[in-house]
Amino acid sequence: DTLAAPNAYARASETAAYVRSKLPEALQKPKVAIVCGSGLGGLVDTIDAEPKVELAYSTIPNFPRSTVQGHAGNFVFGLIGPQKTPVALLVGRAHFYEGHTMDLVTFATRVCKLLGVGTMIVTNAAGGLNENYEVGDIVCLNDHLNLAGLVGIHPLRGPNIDEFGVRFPPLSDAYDLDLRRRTHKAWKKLGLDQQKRKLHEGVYAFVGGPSYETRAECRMLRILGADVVGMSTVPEIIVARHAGVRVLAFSLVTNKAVLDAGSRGNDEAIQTLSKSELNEHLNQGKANHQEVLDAGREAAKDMQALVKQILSDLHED
Ligand code: R1P
Ligand code: CYT
Repeated sequence: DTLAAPNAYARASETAAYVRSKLPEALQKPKVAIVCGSGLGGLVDTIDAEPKVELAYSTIPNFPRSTVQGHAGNFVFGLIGPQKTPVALLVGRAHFYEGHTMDLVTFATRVCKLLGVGTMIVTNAAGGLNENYEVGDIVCLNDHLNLAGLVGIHPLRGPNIDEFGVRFPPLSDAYDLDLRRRTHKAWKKLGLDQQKRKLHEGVYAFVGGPSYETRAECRMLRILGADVVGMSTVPEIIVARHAGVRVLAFSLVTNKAVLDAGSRGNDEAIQTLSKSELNEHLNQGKANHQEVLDAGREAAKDMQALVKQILSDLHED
């Protein structure tokens, strides 16, 4: 069932109180939360060695377990940068395809809100649909297509939780323009624009997974206006916006999703395909999770630098 549990506010409050009880004074009010996508757990290295508290999801009341490889399942608290900004990192996220309800997929977001988080940086690994994107590029999201949500599989379905936000929240401003502006400035300031990795702005299409997108689905999503596709992020962003949390989101392009139909489209031509052509077709654009994790490890370093720079820029205001 996709219905939000009626006691979500009480459960999130209970969890926030538990988490707070495990933290020293300096870490009790994180300003920023960072959600680490597949293979992007290295973002945890942005925080200073001490003080640092790591809570395994399995020990936190009401928290969903992380079952996906590359998602460690730790809620980590620490300080970032010279200004010592208190942050909370979700190293590992719950996905809808794991069998969690939408309520559980977005539970950690609500706990962050109750801990006092005002800004959430959400990252993910995604397939690149835009033909100008290369593997390893970073996309700063400026909008999304919530395919599941349009037909009612939505984290806000069910009685509205007034303590968090309104019944009908707008999403036209979901991807904070000021934070995006700071991102592009930070990218330039770090000299990352001189590297082979590019920073784009684009639209994320949320699909249910866990099978990767087919060729026809890639073409459909592209026609609909998506630049990247993945199986996360959008539910978290909606729940964050519902609760008035500012959002910045990044996709790491882990593979180029194939738009080409891949067959010659008529019987005559298919009959004449050679063995090597058949093999080429078999392997072209076939996504796999190892490739997703590998792309993440490299890019996490640049993402770390970017996040640190954005945070110190925010502090200067
Ligand atoms: C597939 O390789 C996994 O990578 C992405 C997809 O959503 C899927 O879970 O993970 P994140 O979105 O959590 O980065
Ligand atoms: N799809 C993809 N995640 C996805 O959902 N091609 C890469 C990563």
